[in-house]
Amino acid sequence: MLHAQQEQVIYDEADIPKFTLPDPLVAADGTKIDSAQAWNEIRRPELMELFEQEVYGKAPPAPEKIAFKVTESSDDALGGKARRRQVAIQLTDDPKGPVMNLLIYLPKTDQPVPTFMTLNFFGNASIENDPAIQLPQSWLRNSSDKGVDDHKATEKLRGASSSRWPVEMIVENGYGLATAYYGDIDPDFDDKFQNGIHPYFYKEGQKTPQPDQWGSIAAWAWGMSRGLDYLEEDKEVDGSKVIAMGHSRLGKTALWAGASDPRFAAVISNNSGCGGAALSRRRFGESVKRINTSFPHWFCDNFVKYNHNEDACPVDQHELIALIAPRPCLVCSAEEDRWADPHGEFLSAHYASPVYELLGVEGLTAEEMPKVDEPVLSRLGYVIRPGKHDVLVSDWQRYMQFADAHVMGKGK
Ligand code: GTR
Repeated sequence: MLHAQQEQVIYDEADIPKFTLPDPLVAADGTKIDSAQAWNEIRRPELMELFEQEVYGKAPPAPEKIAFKVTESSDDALGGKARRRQVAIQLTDDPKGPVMNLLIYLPKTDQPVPTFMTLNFFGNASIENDPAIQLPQSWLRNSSDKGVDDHKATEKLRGASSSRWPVEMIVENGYGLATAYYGDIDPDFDDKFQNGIHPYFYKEGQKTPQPDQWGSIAAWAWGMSRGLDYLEEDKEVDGSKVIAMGHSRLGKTALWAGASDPRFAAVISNNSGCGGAALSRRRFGESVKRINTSFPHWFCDNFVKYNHNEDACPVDQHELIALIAPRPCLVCSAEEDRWADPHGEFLSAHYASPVYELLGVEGLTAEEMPKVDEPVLSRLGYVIRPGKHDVLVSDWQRYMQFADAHVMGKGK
């Protein structure tokens, strides 16, 4: 820890070393990418492979068949305002294997609804004080505030994170919310991948992922795709309008989920920072070295090569956003969240924009970093709001404004 603190953290634009970003529209062999076809056939697959190999690690394919069980259901949730469903999704082909519990709230309508798919940090029961929500059974980070004792949930967990989850408002606006605990997929601590989903995919004799195989972020993103597998089957949900959303490490996860699974209709990242929307080469706030040191399990082992060596990485994070093109993507920063480098998050969207334009859709319409609370809600959007690293009710209002325009097609 002391060692990590001795690392100099850049918090001044003047201290950022000079760097050149890789051009998303130039292939590794120097070919200029000048058509949608060249993007789709050459550059996009090449970038996907580089992100898999060098940053997040390659995830295994989806299980052969989707197996799930609806474990609870009510048409009278939230005081009669919503429907609630709880679904146990089997993550592997092994019926005795790991299960991810999806909690879904839906507006009461006969139409299939657009739905936010997002992971949560403390279990489904933490998002809403609703006694019907099953308490998480997976390992939890201890927290007396949240009511987690000895890595297990207590009744105090119910609704402990509800300030981040305005469920009623979401449902009243015509959206569904589907959420699962990220620890159902892989508990968030470094145990060299002995627990969680990873061991289920080891080859005989394998004890840990190879340097280019999935870390935890890739596993969580893969879990989001398993949630989407289910949502596509659910008649109450419009499977063609599922929006991947996530905050912080789960914002990094939402971006990677959206990049690696084109079925996600749109992506919203909140305060995702290093390894998410922020450009690594800026080294502003959290650096690659710092994140790999504090969280050695998040990325694949190859990413360690870029500790203090960001310029050697064949990709940077604007190309992660480019992988989401032409689908809508909203990058959200918070003014006081300097650790996540708001300006670097803006620049990623800025430098991804030419890919959106090449694909014939609107990119980021602002040339300059917008002022606080002046959201740029173009198809590739960016917003910086006042305040800290967090998810606020006003953030959700903005997500829905964005989704109304670009997923529901209601116009801006
Ligand atoms: C921090 C980490 C960030 C961000 C954040 C979070 O400690 O440095 O990259 O992911 O955690 O997830 O809350």
